[in-house]
Amino acid sequence: MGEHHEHDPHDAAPAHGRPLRLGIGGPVGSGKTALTAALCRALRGELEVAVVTNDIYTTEDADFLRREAVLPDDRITAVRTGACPHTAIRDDISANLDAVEALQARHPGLDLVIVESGGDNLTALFSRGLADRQIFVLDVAGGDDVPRKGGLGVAAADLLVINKTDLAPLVGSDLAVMGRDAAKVRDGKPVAFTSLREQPGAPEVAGWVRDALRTW
Ligand SMILES: Nc1nc2c(ncn2[C@@H]2O[C@H](COP(=O)(O)OP(=O)(O)OP(=O)(O)O)[C@@H](O)[C@H]2O)c(=O)[nH]1
Ligand SMILES: [Mg+2]
Repeated sequence: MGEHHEHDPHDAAPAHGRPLRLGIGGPVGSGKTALTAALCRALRGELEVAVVTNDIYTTEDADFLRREAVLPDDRITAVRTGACPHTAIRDDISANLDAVEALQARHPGLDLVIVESGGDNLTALFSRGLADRQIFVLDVAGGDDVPRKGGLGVAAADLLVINKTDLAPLVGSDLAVMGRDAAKVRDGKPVAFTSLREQPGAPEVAGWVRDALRTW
């Protein structure tokens, strides 16, 4: 765990009169885009939602969300991060802040902007200057020892999501072990188990986001 990952280079942004910014981070392929799609579908009827995606070289994730029509096209923006996705959510957050502000200018009544990080390692955390709340997504196929290995994402995210529970029997991952190891490093912060394959609406996570907005 590099030291510069622990120091947040930006102050939390003033909250007044703007949408909640929710960061979704986690390793490559864990289900960040699938969770983003689920939250858009679950919340778009009751909230004004927009999305910023981060990809290294492409606009793949934004293209997927547009194809799935989870939101109107002009509520989805892609940021290309180059080689270092964690830099764009942590150190130099300007491209993401510009994307959020452009969405706010286009849609003045926004309640929630979801920022999906590019897939990264276990230490990648959003700066509080970009994300007011953040979810870290792991999947069971990455191995049930991942929560034990710790890392800032697992330990410090406001919500830890352990996704693809449908695959647990196939890959031999023990969900109880994952939950117990995560609880040890999370100091009482919540953990949600999801299968976006079996429950594409992610009701538990959507409920957590509603609560986050109520206390915002
Ligand atoms: N079996 C199963 N597959 C899932 C689940 N959630 C997502 N997937 C699949 O896992 C693959 C990766 O999901 P994405 O949502 O693209 O993952 P991501 O974290 O956004 O990936 P990157 O942005 O490339 O880092 C896709 O093929 C999804 O359909 C789940 O709960 N169960
Ligand atoms: Mg993605």
